[in-house]
Amino acid sequence: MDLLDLTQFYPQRNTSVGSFDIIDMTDDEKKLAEQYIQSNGVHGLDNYLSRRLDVWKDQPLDIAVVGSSGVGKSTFINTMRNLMPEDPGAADVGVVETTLQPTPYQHSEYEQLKFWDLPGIGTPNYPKELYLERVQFQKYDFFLIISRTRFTENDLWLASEVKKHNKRFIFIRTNVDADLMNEYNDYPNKYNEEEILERLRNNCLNYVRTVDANADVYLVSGHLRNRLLYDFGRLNETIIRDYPTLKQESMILSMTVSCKEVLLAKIIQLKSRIWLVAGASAAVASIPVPFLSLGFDATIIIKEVEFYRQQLGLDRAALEKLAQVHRLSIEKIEKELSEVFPLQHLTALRKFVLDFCKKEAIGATTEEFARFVPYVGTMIASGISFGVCFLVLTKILARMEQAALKIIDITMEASNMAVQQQLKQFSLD
Ligand SMILES: Nc1nc2c(ncn2[C@@H]2O[C@H](COP(=O)(O)OP(=O)(O)OP(=O)(O)O)[C@@H](O)[C@H]2O)c(=O)[nH]1
Ligand SMILES: [Mg+2]
Repeated sequence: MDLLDLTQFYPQRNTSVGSFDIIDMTDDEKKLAEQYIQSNGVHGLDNYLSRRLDVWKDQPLDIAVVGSSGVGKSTFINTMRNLMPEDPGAADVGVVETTLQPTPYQHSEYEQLKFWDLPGIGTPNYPKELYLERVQFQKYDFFLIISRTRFTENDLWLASEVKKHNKRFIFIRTNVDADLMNEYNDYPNKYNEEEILERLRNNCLNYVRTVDANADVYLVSGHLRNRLLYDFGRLNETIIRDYPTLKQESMILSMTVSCKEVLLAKIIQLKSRIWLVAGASAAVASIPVPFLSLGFDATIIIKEVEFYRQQLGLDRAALEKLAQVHRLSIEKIEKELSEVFPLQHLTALRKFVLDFCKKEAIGATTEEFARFVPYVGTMIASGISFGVCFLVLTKILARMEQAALKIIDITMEASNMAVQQQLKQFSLD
């Protein structure tokens, strides 16, 4: 198989660019780019566009995690940070040590994303009447309210206060893995996971709907190895959907790909950056020596593809971590990836991208692309770079999406198998 020939992965399409799924720049962004060109000329456009690509890193993302003592806050926070309790920097779990003040935990890869472990409502320094003020609730974009049994009066009170102040909240019911196991122990013959989850859900909804008729509840197991099970994906989807609009892009790019829902959001976000990257690549004035044979500067393309690899969890470290969490061998992952995006290409990505660019550069024409982003066609000399960049990124991203989906499928299978084994073990004990 010629791995550089990605066309085999696409349904037969008309070869014209118009048939690709192109996400054009928004009107506002077009206006901004035009304004920039009018006042500065094309000079520095690459820097301008590159800066735009990094804007998401400057948004602080603060998520509050609240709930009574021992409900699983720290465990959940670690999982959202892609950490297991033994990993360096993980929050301590299982220790009965009440949080005395709001404590931030940064995401392991994206430092702007912080989960705040908040003190319990009604603890000595945080009486109910002063709670919101003392925890400085205004600074949080979102409140995750956690329970492992029934939501308490304080949980409901907090939700209603948060709502009054036009902030978002989500009710999360952890520990469902243990609940299911107990049910299995009690009623092995009539065990039905769906039915039990439905019962748990309705039970919680009866409470939380007293605060908000539309409130939902998400049933999860807080442990990292279970994040593909139960409502974890739906929960992530809701966090993304309901995140304050201006910060949504940043939130999407700051999450670990833990489930298909996050993966999909990332793919859409990454696709929408392609015109920016292509524009920046085309605006580069001179070609550095290593890229002379290509006819354009591929630095920015390589950087973006490396960004895809990291965003989609396809770098070596992320894959090794996944293998460890789900007790899979790296060889299994390697085998599964071999038909989609072989690990050796993911590792030697720079070479792969360059070879790919070379292939795409042959026969590329500029005119087709000019019609999508008119300013590129008219203002920038290196239209060829725009076109090649656009195609290369579109195709590589599609292939990486397939690879990431494959990884999710095998980890999902491993998670389900682990649950089955646990149940079996339980019935033998
Ligand atoms: N089976 C199961 N155990 C859980 C889950 N979430 C947490 N635990 C366990 O419950 C215990 C307490 O979890 P923590 O995450 O420390 O709870 P916490 O809310 O941070 O506790 P405090 O900080 O003391 O208020 C730990 O032993 C966890 O491993 C879950 O979803 N399923
Ligand atoms: Mg804790």
